[in-house]
Amino acid sequence: TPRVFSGIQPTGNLHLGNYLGALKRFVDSQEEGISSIFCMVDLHAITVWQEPEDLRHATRELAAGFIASGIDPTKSILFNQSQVPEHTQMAWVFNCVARMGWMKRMTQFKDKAGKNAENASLGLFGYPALMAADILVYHATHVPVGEDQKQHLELTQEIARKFNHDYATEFFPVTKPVIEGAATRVMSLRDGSKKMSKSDPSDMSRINLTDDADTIARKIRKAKTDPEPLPSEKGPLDDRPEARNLVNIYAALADMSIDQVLADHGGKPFSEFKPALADLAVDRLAPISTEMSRLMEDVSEIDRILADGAARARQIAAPILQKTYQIIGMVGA
Ligand code: AQP
Repeated sequence: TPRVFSGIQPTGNLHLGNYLGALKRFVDSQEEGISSIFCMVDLHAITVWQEPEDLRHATRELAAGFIASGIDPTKSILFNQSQVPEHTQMAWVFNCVARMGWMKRMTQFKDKAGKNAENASLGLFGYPALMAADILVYHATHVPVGEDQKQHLELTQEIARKFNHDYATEFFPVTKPVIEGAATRVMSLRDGSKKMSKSDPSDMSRINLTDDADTIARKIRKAKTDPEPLPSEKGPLDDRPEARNLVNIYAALADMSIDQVLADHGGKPFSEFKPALADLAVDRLAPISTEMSRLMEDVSEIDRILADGAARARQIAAPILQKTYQIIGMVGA
């Protein structure tokens, strides 16, 4: 039976890329009636130092973001990673399955560690093994993510295959990454060659889910573009990354294909397309931002939802961890 798992780091500045690449698609899988598990991966967040109060706030705000986007915590399981110890227990097993050489190839580690890799945390290096544990401790079959997570998911598959091979079993499924739609890689509004990111120092580079309507409209108005009007066909967008990004965002927000957007807006200058995009973005995002603020007024309710989700998640994870321990020869399992 199919089971969806995905996670988001509670590192603040939840943005349009996270919404279109992840949250919105999580809601789609929930609505299709697939058993879905969504996690605030707080243990992943601390691979880079976090101010404790900020982390606590960001975790609750992310939970509010999930719920405001349409995740129903009675239909899906919504929880934070540190409340389900089976994730780190499974991660240790996978640390022993994964190879140093596999980890060294990870582009996210190289990007995040920068030039001074010797000074990066061991956790940042092992990040993909914990991610494999997040997924496989539920025997998840499908993982909806943005394009940037493709390499980590391939590593999850490698870990599952090597475990199955080393212990002569078929215990772990080979999980399928689901990277689909018009917005699997939303780019920065200031630079069409960089992905929209939580950690970009320029707030103008991204639309935050907490931005109000005026801020959203201003950021879109100021987004970098070229002077040409929009083309009527897809081809010419290949050489126009900023234009392509805005068209992709429009298509994803409107649930339209790129071709449909260009059929409607081809030939228009950005002075006309940007206000249309701003109206659409405000229409889709303002209710989410309003609902997030409302939910954040009572964090005890959010904490209750996360604790309940963690208890339900453990019911699935605990027997899978026990079976893993049995397979590898742990007495008592
Ligand atoms: N720009 C993006 N376009 C589409 N999808 C994106 N995702 C992230 N950025 C984009 C997807 O959002 C999910 C959660 O991301 P995360 O919080 O685990 O990843 P992240 O890489 O930390 O997010 P950021 O914004 O890029 O943060 P920094 O700046 O710290 O690197 C994932 O499914 C991801 O693919």
